[in-house]
Amino acid sequence: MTSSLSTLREWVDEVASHTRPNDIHWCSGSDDEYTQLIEQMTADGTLSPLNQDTYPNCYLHLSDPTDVARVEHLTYVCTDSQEDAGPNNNWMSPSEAHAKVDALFKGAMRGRTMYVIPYCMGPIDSPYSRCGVEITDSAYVAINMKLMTRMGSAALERIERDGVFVRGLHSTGDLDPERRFIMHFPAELSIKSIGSGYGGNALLGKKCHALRIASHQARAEGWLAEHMMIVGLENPDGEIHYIACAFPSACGKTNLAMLIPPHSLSGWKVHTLGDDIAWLHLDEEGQLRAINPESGYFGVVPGTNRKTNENAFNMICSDTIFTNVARTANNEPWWEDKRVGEPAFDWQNRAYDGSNGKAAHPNSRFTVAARNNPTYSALADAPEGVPISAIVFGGRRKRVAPLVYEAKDWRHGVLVGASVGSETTAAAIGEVGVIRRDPMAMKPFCGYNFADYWQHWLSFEQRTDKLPRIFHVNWFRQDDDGHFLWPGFGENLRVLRWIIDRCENRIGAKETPVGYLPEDGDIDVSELDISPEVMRQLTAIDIERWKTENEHFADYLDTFGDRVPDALRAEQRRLAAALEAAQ
Ligand code: OXD
Ligand code: MN
Repeated sequence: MTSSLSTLREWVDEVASHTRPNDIHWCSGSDDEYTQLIEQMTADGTLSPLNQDTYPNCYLHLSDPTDVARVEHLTYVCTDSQEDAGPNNNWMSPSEAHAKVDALFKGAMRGRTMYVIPYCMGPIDSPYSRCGVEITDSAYVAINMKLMTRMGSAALERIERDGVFVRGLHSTGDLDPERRFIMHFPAELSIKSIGSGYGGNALLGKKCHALRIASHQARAEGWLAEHMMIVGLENPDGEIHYIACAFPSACGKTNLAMLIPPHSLSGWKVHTLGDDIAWLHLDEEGQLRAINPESGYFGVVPGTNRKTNENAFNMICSDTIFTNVARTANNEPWWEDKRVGEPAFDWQNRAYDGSNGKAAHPNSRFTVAARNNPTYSALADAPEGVPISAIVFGGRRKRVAPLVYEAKDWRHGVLVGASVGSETTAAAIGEVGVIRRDPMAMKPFCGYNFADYWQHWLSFEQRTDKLPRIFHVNWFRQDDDGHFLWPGFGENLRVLRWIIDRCENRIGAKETPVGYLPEDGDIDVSELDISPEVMRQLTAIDIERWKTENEHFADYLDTFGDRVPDALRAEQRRLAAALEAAQ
């Protein structure tokens, strides 16, 4: 037995003697194993089959009602020094964190099966991929990991070759929020998560490994682990550009990743690589290339319909695990804004009469293999990944941010990314229109101090002259009456086309203090009911609002103290001076 496999066995034995499971199941990742787990979970009530005529191989899982989302306040980055975790993370010393959770793990798997899940984040044969092993007492986690990652024997073989793997230990514990913790130990490449079965807390390959631990590894090894979707856009001449887009959670990455071109751009084709995470590496020629470490989607269900995302709507009609959606009388899954069917039972399996609020939980999810996506790109499995032409940041902003603008250069682009923010809605946090700063859409996911992270981004400038251009988009501009100015969804391709034309130097732009904006008429709006005046509004900047925005951003940088890179501060001051001069 090679040393990495014996290390793994020793760790499994150690965990088993501490957590005391009834038995241990090493996951092979085979389809038979998946089917058996589904049968077992259907028999014990963890899953219920949905209507198998209309939703073949679709199942419903209803979680504990207190366990329905990521828990940022219980998520910790445990570094020796608190400064290394930064003000962007909750911190606990590694020794205290281990002691706290080890006490909770003691005997936690009694009466349960312990699943050992070897997985590979990224194509099995890619030099950019990294492996991990998750030990869990949740069969729900095991089947979700099968859909979301390359899991099982092939990953185990790669672990044997690599000699290293991220260790993730998970137990649902007793689901008591008082005893729920998601701990990350970047220096040890390990994760301990207890007390939650929810995806982002429990499927450790996703946010915990592929973002928090990987961002730490990426910094040490010279690459980037980002909260970005990856999509290839092919024009009617067969030219394909790949772009990577970082938007905060619930700002439409999944919809954009699988968009359907509008009628006037019907010769275009969309190739989806990923909807949530991108790992970006410079290749030997200095070209930035991306892989999607995941192989499935864990997407928000409500709002998915034939208009917003027909591809997703069709994709989740088979081979899908639904979590916390409602059901119709004929046992089909139902969610708010599905636009077909009526709910008969809500996400807590209560008869639904409209008096219990929403029928589906607003954060109800689908888990489905990426191959189910009709626009799945074959290059999602390419070991060398895809070359990235543009990085696109975005957020939900009623005013300030125009529909699209281009950063002046990489350094300015880092400022654009670092200043990403999204407006909260009354439903979500209470105060309407409050900006939550979410640099590079990584606020909940960066495994180290943001100031060091920005420095890492800036360092790419010295390493190549072939960096992609950086853009910012905002699909959410509103008029004074609160109506959206831009139709969004498939129509966003019109904006992405402008971005591609900029990358190819095929189109000019107007220079403003905040970056390059489209000239009047340069975004094709044929067949759209949108006036030139509205387009002018969408592609104009309000200097006063931008000044305030930039001042707020300077205050935000101050919260990171002296660690903020000088180049980023200088960039912020350059923007302030340019806005002043524009008066
Ligand atoms: C998220 C997600 O919360 O992808 O960002 O689930
Ligand atoms: Mn996400």
